[in-house]
Amino acid sequence: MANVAVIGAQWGDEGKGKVVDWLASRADIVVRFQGGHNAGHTLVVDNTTYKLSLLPSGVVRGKLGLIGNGVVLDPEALFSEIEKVRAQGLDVGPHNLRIAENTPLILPLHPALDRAREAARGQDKIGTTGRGIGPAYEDKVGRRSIRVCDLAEPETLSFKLDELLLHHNSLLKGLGAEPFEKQPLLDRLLELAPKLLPYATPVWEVLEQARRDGKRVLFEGAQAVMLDVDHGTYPYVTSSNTVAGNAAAGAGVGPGSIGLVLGIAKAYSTRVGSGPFPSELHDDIGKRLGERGHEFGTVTGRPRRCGWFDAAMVRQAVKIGGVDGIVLTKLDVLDGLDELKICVGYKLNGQVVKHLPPAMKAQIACEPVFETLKGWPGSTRGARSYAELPAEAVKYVRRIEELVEAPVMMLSTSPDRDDTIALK
Ligand code: 2SA
Ligand code: MG
Repeated sequence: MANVAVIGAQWGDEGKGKVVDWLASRADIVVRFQGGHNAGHTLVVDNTTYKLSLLPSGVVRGKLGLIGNGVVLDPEALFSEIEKVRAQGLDVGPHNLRIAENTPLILPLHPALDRAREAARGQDKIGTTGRGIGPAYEDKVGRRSIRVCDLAEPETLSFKLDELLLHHNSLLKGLGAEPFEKQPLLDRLLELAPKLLPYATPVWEVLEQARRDGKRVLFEGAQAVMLDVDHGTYPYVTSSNTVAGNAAAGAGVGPGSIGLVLGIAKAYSTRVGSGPFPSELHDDIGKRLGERGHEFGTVTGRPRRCGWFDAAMVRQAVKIGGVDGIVLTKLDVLDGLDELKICVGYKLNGQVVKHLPPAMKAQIACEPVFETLKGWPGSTRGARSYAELPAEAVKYVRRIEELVEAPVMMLSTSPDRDDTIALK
């Protein structure tokens, strides 16, 4: 199958950047279809580390990058990221990056509202990245968004800003935050227009042409199924659909164009931000996973919470996300542990359930049911074939396959792109 979609099968930070990079070398086009600059995809290429938030990872490999309408786009963040990667020697411009004309914009009032809301929630905060993602998606669904194409129509901009400010300023004031004035926002948008408009393209037509030409498209998901606004641990989720199904709507193609769906999963679990995490470890093993796995947010630098692999949850993500095969990453972080645990279900009100229930209190009440496996003394770091893995590591991978009901198609054993074992 020519096209591939890559999605996160846990709570993000599964190593999608590396996998996308690995696949990008075999693709012609890389498309982002949801999320925004809340994503943090780390790619290591020839000893240079690229940290991308908004740009499709294919730009590092000289591929055509597309930002689909399903993304929420902060133009300031876009241009500062373009500057950053240009300083690292990459060539990025309208010749190799196209942005859907109907992509909603993130304006300064969105992060302001995001942060004011988080502050108001106090202890109960979602733990957002503070980038304005949620408020921007609210405006899209509320039919108030300023979209990329509006930058070509100053009158539309002015009219839409009035509507947007009427809505936002009352919310901001209600939360004790500073309201925004129209004129500086309008001036800035008019200033950005000639910079941004050269990128604006009917992305769906680019994809239609690609289909006719037999080009291979890689759909690059951000965040993960357990952060999906419908299927994740709501309300501790992001504000977009992160499942593979949204690759179609968020890019402007039919569902048949998505192709093979790969779900990326770490060999253990992490979560950044608040919300239920049944297999979380609060002990030295959790700390060790965080240290060995360098578990800090790419965008915000926040330490990630760590825990055992949750097979019940990944199975759920596989089914809902439409995952055909798993890419298991960071196996080497588990090297040297005496024993490993895998969460296979949850104890709730004296009963064992096989999936995480949707209600908030029930999710928090879920206690993990663990299965214990033997660890391995040797190192798996940098292994490039199954034969190089200790027998216990192979057993661990095989057990995960059984439990999540999907084949492990690739195994990643270090951040280096070549330290990858293709299994199927
Ligand atoms: P938001 O900002 O509204 O999307 O936050 C809502 C929830 O979604 C989580 N979220 C993420 N979780 C993991 N990784 C993400 N991207 C960055 C990274 C995060 C960072 O790759 O490292 O740098 O901190 C990401 N983006 C959103 C977030 O934690 C909230 O739980
Ligand atoms: Mg990340």
